[in-house]
Amino acid sequence: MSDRYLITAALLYANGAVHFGHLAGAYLPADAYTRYRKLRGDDAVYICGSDEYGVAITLSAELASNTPKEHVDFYHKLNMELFKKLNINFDHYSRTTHKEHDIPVQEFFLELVENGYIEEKVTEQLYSEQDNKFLADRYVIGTCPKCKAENARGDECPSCAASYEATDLIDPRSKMTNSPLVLKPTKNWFMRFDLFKDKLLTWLSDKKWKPNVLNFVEEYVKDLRPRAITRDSTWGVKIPLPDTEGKVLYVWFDAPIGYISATKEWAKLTKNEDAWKDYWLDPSTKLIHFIGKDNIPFHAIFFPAMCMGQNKPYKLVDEIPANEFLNLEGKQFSKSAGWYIDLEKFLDEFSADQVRYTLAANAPESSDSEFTFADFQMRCNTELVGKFGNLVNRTLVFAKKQTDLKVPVVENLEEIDEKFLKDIEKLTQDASAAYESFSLRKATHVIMELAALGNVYFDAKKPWVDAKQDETRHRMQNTIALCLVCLKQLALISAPIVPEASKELFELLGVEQGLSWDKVVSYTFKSGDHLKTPKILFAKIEDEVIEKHLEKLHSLAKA
Ligand code: B3M
Ligand code: ZN
Repeated sequence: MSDRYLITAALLYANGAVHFGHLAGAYLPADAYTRYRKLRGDDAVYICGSDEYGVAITLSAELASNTPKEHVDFYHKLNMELFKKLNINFDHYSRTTHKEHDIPVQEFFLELVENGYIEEKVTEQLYSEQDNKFLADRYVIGTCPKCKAENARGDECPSCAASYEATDLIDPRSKMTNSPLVLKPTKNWFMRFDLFKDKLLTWLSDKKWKPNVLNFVEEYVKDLRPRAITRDSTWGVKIPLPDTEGKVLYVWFDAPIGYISATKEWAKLTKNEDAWKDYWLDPSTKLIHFIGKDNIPFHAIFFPAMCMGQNKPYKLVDEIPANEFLNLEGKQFSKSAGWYIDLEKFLDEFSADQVRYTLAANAPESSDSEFTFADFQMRCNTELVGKFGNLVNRTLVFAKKQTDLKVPVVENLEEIDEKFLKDIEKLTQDASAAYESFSLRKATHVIMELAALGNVYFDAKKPWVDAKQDETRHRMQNTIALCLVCLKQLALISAPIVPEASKELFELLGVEQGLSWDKVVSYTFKSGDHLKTPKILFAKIEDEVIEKHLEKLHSLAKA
């Protein structure tokens, strides 16, 4: 029976280019998982988009002398292109400035008000008389209230690591203009997350999420307080109440509802206006949020509470396969520090499959992990070329020579052959289990195990010896035929991670595209079927190329 899955990856802030850390953390795991579910014949939809409101955007736009709109337009387009080059196949990639996004966001807000979960409160916030506006903490600098260091940030002190409210700073000033700030009363709306504590605890009690997620969430829920869900700003979704000029909904309020508005948009474009309800209002649908660890509270607590406060029975998340962080050559990715890889250029030089495979093999699933050029070269050369590509090549080159690229007859299988078939079956199941449990690392291991298994079998059977005598030629034919079975399964289990190579391999084998997992498993080659002349599935990366990239990285960092 086919199940329904709604798969999301964190909406990416449209204020910079997507990097390997984002990809390994959320977008690639979600993409591979969706591909896997589709292969299994499930109704799976992968929804994502650009997160375009909030201070992260306005600040970054200002620093680049852009308007927020120009800024998000630029990065939305750039990121869509990068995702496309990487074969990240969203069913829909939306953006939170899309006009219909406001509809469910405002509806969420109004129902929360109606249901008594929102209260107004006047608090004192930092205001710039020179600019005539309230400033969010990221716009504020001042003297640390604790160690008295000057130029401390609005939320924490770089000298003594104290964290505090921007209003606690001594002599607060605008980071942009250095103008002094004053405290001024302002009204904002607070959501009473504290009222959801018991409901959340009950709901969380049977979750079997990863320990990193559960431990974090359990601690967090204990101390839930009302939180402001509006801001003094003009860049955001408008508050649907009178006299709210100059105030908007907080980005972390509107962004997760972006998953809903994007699903609605997708439904309208591809099915019908009501089709989104099958995904959001039907309890049998499975909702899975792929995110990085810094987004856990918003997906495991705040957004579920916002949904609990609605009149419609919105789905609450079923799985949160949150990942840790991926570093680059021992340090955090940082565009400002010059410690990053220009993905656009990188993808001109290397294939999506090479990048996807390496990121999957190093996915930061249980601890922070790392991208290094040496590892990238090893994954591409030793694993993809040396094991995967080698098995494809030697099998088909041999078949070309011995059977004129026709699938040979299988007869009189021996114990070694039967065992090979059993091992192939077992590894196929292991791959399936790896995808089911959101482990791309494990899936890449199994892919390489299967390729290695095929190579070991080929070596052990020595078909080139069997080919020499008529009495043993049938053994050689069995070897080819069984290696073809191994390759077919390799194409199958690698499809979610290296989709291009998988597609080409199916093509070389003459297996039709688009078959489901079960159909591929039960597919049998017929003797006489045509195979194709092998071609290179993966390129080899030379040492000089890796050295050049390392040099570039280090020189940019010094600049
Ligand atoms: N844009 C935060 C981030 O990129 C945020 C995620 C929103 S998901 C609803 O880390
Ligand atoms: Zn300090």
